[in-house]
Amino acid sequence: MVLEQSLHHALTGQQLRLVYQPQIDLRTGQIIGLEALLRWQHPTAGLVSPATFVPLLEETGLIVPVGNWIIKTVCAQRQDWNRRHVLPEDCKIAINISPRQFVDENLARMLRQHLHQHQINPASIELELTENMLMQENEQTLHILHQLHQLAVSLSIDDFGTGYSSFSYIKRFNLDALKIDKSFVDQLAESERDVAIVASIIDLAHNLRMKTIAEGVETKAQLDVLTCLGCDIIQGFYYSPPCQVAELESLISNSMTAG
Ligand code: G
Ligand code: G
Ligand code: MN
Ligand code: NA
Repeated sequence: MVLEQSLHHALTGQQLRLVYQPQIDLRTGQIIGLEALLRWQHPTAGLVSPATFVPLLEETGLIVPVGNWIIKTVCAQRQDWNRRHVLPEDCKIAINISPRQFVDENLARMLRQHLHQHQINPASIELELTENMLMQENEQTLHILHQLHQLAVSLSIDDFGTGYSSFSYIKRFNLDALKIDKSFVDQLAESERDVAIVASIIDLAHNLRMKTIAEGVETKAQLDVLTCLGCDIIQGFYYSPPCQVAELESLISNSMTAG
C-alpha cells in the first residue's frame, strides 16, 4: 500500500516532527503545559494530519516505534529546554498515547529509560490516555496503570466525555486531569446544556482532586464561561495553535516579558 510504504520512508527519512501547543493556567495566565502533537512533513503531499495516518500506524503496529520516537524526542527537547531555562520547572509536556502503544509491554520500560537518560522529572511528563483504554478493567489494564504510577508520570484523560465515560475507572485509577473535549467547548457561549455538562465535569474533577483542561478554546466568550465555571487550564487557538520549537520559544519569552 502506497501510504504505508511512504510511512516507512517518513520514519527513516526524518519527515516526522513534533509541534507543541501551549496550555494556559487560568489563575495565573502563564503557560503551565504543552501538548506534543505529531506532524508528517511529506515531500510532495505537504503537511499530513495525524488524523489520517495515526490510524494506519495503529493498524500496522508502526505506532510502537513511532511512539518511542515521540517519547524520546519529547524527553530530549525537555532536557534542552531545562538546560537553557526556557520552560518553567512546573510546566508539563503532554504526550498522546494510542491504544496499541498503551498495551505494548515495553511502554513503561522504554519511558523509564528515556526519562532517566535525559534526566527528566517524571511528573513533568503527562500521558494522555483515552476512556476506551481504561474501560476494560482487566488484569492487563491494571498492571499497565500500576507500572505508570510507579514511574510517577502524570496521567490525563483526553477527549473526556466522548467515549465510554465511566465512574468505575475514575473511582479505581488515580488520574491527574480530565481534558474536556472540544465538542463541549464549541457552543459553550450559546448553549445552557453545554454549560451544565462542562460545569458537571469540572465539579467531578475537583471533587476527586483532578484538574480540568478545556480543549479547542477559540473565543473570548468561551474563555469567560470557562473562567466562571472554575476550569483550571485552557488550550486552543484563542491562545495559540500548535507551534514549531522556534516559534514556541519566542512565544514563551514574549509571554514572560509581558507577564
Ligand atoms: O494535531 P491534530 O489536531 O491534527 O491531531 C489530530 C489527531 O491526531 C488527534 O486525535 C490527536 O490526538 C492525534 N495525535 C496527534 N499527535 C499524536 C501523537 O503524537 N500520538 C498519537 N497517538 N496521536 C496523536
Ligand atoms: O485528540 P486530541 O485532543 O489530542 O487532538 C488535539 C487536536 O486539536 C490537535 O490536532 C490540535 O491541532 C487541535 N486543536 C487544538 N486547539 C484547537 C482549536 O482551538 N480549534 C481547533 N479546531 N482545533 C484545535
Ligand atoms: Mn490530546
Ligand atoms: Na482531545
